[in-house]
Amino acid sequence: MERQATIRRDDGHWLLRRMRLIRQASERIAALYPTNVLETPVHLCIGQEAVSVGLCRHLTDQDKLFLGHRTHGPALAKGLPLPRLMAELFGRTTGCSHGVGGSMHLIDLDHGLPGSSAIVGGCIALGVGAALAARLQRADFVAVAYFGDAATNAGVFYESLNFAALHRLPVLFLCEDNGLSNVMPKSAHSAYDVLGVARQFMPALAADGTDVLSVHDRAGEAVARLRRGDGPIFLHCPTKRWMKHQGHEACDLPENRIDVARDCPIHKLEAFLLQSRLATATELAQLEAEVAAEVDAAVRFAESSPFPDPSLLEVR
Ligand SMILES: Cc1ncc(C[n+]2csc(CCOP(=O)(O)OP(=O)(O)O)c2C)c(N)n1
Ligand SMILES: [Mg+2]
Repeated sequence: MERQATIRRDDGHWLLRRMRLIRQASERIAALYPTNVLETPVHLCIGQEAVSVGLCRHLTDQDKLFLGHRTHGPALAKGLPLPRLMAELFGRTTGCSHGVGGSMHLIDLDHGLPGSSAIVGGCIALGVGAALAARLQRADFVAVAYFGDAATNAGVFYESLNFAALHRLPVLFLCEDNGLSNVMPKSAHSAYDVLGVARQFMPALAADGTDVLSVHDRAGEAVARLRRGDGPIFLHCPTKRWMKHQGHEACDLPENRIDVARDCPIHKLEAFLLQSRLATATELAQLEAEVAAEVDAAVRFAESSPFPDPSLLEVR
């Protein structure tokens, strides 16, 4: 975690644009949520953007990402088009799951999102299964199981690490550790150090999950290992969740004090790009405006799309 990361200009701009997309879309979703136009609960990841974005810079559309309930940010990071996410939240037929999946069941096969599981820990076994499929089919994609700190409490976590290690499967176990299970702090839900546990099974790396350069650096190392066929790897990314577990309110737990200057991955990357002369203040303002226009367009697309026919849900 102590390594001083650096970045190329095109990577830096990509990382910033995608984090801004997630942040600005999430802020709009938070504003829309209390107006009851969304047909789904929402689990926002404001503050956590660096983890999924730093990872996804290294993934192709063929690589498979398996998510849990906090899906919007990682799905956008992986390439799900924002209009299709927004339409899904509005319950419209143009949504990525035809408007009947909702926020916790996003599917986009074109961008390596085969499905998510709202069962905490469920996606861990799905990632291992996909990695086994890659091995059996001699396909060259890698799989990522992307889960929170509380998912490591589940038995499936240990079974999955064991199976993946035994068979040297091409799967990255990425723990997005916001230190909370709903509103329960980690000290109340975990009696172990997760890195220590993971290292019983496989190499395990750590990145600062509030710093996209740190995640980008370590995720690059992890994904390169998978592509070389060196077996599974674990990446631990401690981060901060700014919002309540579900819905639009800020998370003001005493265990979760937010200091924007210290914790905001977007501020940190912008400061770095300016300081390294990889971006100008004008470029940063322009990017923010372009993303705002994208968010407006996605909301208009969702609002003007039709609701699905109820017969879509009939069991045939
Ligand atoms: C098997 C199971 N148990 C309980 C729940 C209820 N539940 C939903 S989210 C959550 C906390 C998950 O925390 P974590 O995995 O750390 O992810 P985070 O919400 O912090 O991103 C719980 C207990 C569930 N969905 N599935
Ligand atoms: Mg958590």
